[in-house]
Amino acid sequence: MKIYLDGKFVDEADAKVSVFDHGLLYGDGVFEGIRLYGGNVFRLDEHLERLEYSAKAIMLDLPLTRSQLSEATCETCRLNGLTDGYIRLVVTRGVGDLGLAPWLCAKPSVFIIASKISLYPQEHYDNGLAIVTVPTRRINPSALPPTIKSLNYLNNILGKIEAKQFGALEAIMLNDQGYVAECTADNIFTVHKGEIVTPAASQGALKGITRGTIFDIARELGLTIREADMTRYDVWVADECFLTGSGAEVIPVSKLDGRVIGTGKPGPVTQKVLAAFRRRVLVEGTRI
Ligand code: PXG
Repeated sequence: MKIYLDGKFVDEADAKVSVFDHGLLYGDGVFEGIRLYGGNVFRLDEHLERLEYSAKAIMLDLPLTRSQLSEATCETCRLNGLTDGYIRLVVTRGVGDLGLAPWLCAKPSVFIIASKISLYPQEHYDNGLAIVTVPTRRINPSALPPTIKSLNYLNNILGKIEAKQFGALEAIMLNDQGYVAECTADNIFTVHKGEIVTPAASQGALKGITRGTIFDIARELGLTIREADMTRYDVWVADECFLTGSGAEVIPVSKLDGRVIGTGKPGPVTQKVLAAFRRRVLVEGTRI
């Protein structure tokens, strides 16, 4: 496997970063998780825009322009002979000393990995995923805005560990006010009386690229969609619930904390949205 690392394509074994890189020492950096479908990078421009916003929010100057990042991403896919896969684009603060000071880091480091993706097992797309609510709350936006896709994922990782301890693959994380924010690596949607609802980013959700695609699909299909505060009660009484993410795509939820949601099977709106999503990823995107 060839990895893009600071302007060069190197073998996996040579793709090494320093132990003094602040991405490692402090989680000081930003990243994107992007999908490649049939030789098209899905919504690459939107991912790069989000990366630029994440970098701006942490006052990190990206060393590459949008078109340079785009070209490096596509070339990494081409060099690895991929037509379908998962791309991880990471920008770290770079090598510094043992203090926090990011201004002592010489220059940001950029690396891009293009590889295969492991999705949730197919049975969950067919029958729905049983999720739980975890005790760890989503980080308060005034402490670290969850809209920044930063290398600080410990909040989500604690949620993921708790989900596993409760026997679930994914979990709802509430915000510090008790509203549903999102899941550990996915956004959440309910369908109630024909209306699709998702928490606003201000409730502690990442502005997911897949989430944005669902808004476009809803418009295309003539379905009502809106952002609203969401409680666990709203999920309990919803007709349908589904999660979205670059890794998960669109995955139906069958249960929350052991309670059956709707009929307990993927609902008609979820199925329509999932089918429209699968059509879209094949035609949309940047040709590598
Ligand atoms: N919320 C969080 C906290 C995420 O990390 C999403 C929502 C969905 O956003 P996108 O832009 O992907 O629709 C994410 C994304 C993985 C993996 O390897 C995780 C994500 C994306 C791709 C792969 O677990 N998280």
